[in-house]
Amino acid sequence: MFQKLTKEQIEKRYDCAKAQFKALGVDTDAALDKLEQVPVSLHCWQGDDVRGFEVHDTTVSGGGIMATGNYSGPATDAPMLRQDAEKAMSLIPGKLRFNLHAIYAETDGQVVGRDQLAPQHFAKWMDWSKKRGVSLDFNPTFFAHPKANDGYTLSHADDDIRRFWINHDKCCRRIAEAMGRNQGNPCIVNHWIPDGAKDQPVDRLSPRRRLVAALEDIFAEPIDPAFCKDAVESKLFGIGSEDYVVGSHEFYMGYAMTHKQMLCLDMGHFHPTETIHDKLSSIFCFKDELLLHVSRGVRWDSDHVVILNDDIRNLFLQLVRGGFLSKTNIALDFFDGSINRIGAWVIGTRATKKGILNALLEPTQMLMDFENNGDGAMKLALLEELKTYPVGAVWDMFCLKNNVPEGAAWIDEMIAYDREVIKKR
Ligand code: RNT
Ligand code: ZN
Repeated sequence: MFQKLTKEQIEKRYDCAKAQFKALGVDTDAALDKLEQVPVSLHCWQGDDVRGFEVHDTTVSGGGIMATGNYSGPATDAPMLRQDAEKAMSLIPGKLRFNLHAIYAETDGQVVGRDQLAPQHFAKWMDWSKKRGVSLDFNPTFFAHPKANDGYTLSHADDDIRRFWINHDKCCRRIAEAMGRNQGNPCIVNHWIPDGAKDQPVDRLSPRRRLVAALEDIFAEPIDPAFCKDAVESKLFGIGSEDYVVGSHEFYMGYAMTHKQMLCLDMGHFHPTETIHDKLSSIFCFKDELLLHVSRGVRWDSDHVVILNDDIRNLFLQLVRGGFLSKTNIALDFFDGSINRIGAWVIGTRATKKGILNALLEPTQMLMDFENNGDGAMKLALLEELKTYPVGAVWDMFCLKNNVPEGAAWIDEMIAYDREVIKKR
């Protein structure tokens, strides 16, 4: 349906674009080399609407997040999820990592408590990661569990429940360390704790104090930092925790500034019109590493598939302009169950990488000179003109180099996989 360009066509278009960018002092070859080096962590949970494969003996739900949509054929076991992820990966150019949650453990049909999880339950994932040369990242799962049903986990007032979750997180960091050792680079562990209240808790302090103490306990474990690096993710509100989230932005900003763990900024975790790009230069005044959850909130923290909108463009422009790109771990966090899930993965990841490329192609020095000389109109004019510069031709070259369909050509592969695999499930 979508005509593929020939190699010659892609090269010809690239050469024109290259000359056009060169006139602004931008080296497109160098930008492509840099883009090649930036890994994006593909989140496993787009493949199955954050369900996981845990064997439960009771009903579970909650955690303040919810995937919506009934598109057919979500992955229902780990081999299927790996197969779908491989399909998506084959349509995404450049380096990827793969991001797992504890609920994606493979326990051979056994009920294994979250406080009992161990590296062996992720052995198949680790083998797969090694075979594919894709490093793993990891997340403890503090939701969809009977012990999370009243909305509190690590900050719970009950000592036993809190202890259970502390132990769960400790297991997860040991699993991450094993993953890191297996892949020869640190596994990034993101700690997102959904705890909060629907309506006006009178005591907003005690849960926060308990959360600090629980985190101190968890991070006191001797885990090799060469193989496991931790981040803490803030949030404004969730479904069922509209009024109060223990781990708010101020909470984790304070925590990260006084501890060595990274801050994780999720694009959907702020007030509906609040964006994160202006936060980066502030954070990097005090921290030297960051984790991002690249997402798209539509009116709320809805986790829509990422597209190349202004938020994404501004985000990566700030990272590149500040020299923060190599200090930022880029992970994706969206889940849409209403459309082809492989398509969702590919759309969001390609958009993210296009955002990075767009920033790498900016003639930043020229713009800065205009700014420093007080040439505001020149700066604004060039920023506007750049929006229609041929970034797409450079992107297509990136696809060609990585042996991935350029332009819209990948859509045909998505449709074929949908027909041959997904619809037959
Ligand atoms: C939830 C957080 C969190 C989750 C994943 C599944 O609001 O963004 O990062 O989406 O851990
Ligand atoms: Zn997130």
